[in-house]
Amino acid sequence: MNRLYHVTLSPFCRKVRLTLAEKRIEVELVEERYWEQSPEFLRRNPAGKVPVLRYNGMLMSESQAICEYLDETIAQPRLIPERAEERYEVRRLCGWFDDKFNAEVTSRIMRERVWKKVRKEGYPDSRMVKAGLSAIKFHIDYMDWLLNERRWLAGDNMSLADFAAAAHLSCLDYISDVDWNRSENVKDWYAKIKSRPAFRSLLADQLPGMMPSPQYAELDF
Ligand SMILES: N[C@@H](CCC(=O)N[C@@H](CS)C(=O)NCC(=O)O)C(=O)O
Repeated sequence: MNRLYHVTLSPFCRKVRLTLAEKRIEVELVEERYWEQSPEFLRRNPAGKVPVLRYNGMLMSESQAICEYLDETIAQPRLIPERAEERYEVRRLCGWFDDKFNAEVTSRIMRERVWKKVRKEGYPDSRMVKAGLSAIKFHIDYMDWLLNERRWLAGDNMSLADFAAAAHLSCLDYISDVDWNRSENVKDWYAKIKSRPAFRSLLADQLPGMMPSPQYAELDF
């Protein structure tokens, strides 16, 4: 059985889950408390990070490498297009969300509002939360600008860039930290991706002791 070691509200794990589901690959999900850095976990991934995917006898880490491998080996549906220029744009945007958006928004807000509570590491630092909530405005405006010209973030077809972005936004939406009224384009885009069957398992997620926000699983939000 394929197995994904993950944490529920990790954007990197969610990007891999969306890719697996879109490719119809079944996996057993195993919650990994990566911050405890158990010897078994470090044997699976010496980098000490999730996601780790056990797939066809391989142990795989690094979400982008995993998703690109799955896309190269399972043809349908294509998440990274054929033309080099289009591939470039998908990868640029995956980098945008997994590096820039993560550093400026996801990691700041999630650390303060979720991980400190889960790991009993004290109270949220409101300055960090504020900084994250301020930065997300610029990112939503940037997505709005992209979506003025495109049906999906990287072009006319859904791609891994959409999954990367949706993975981050869905973590924040779980704790109600996305202002969907800021951009109709972004709201419509999220409604479209959220209604895909691949999204279902994410919408059913519940973190013990932390219920999702009321609109989190609503397709009409
Ligand atoms: N570049 C990695 C980043 C993964 C990552 O940072 N995962 C976090 C959880 S969201 C983690 O495991 N952090 C542990 C650490 O940095 O030591 C990927 O795309 O898989």
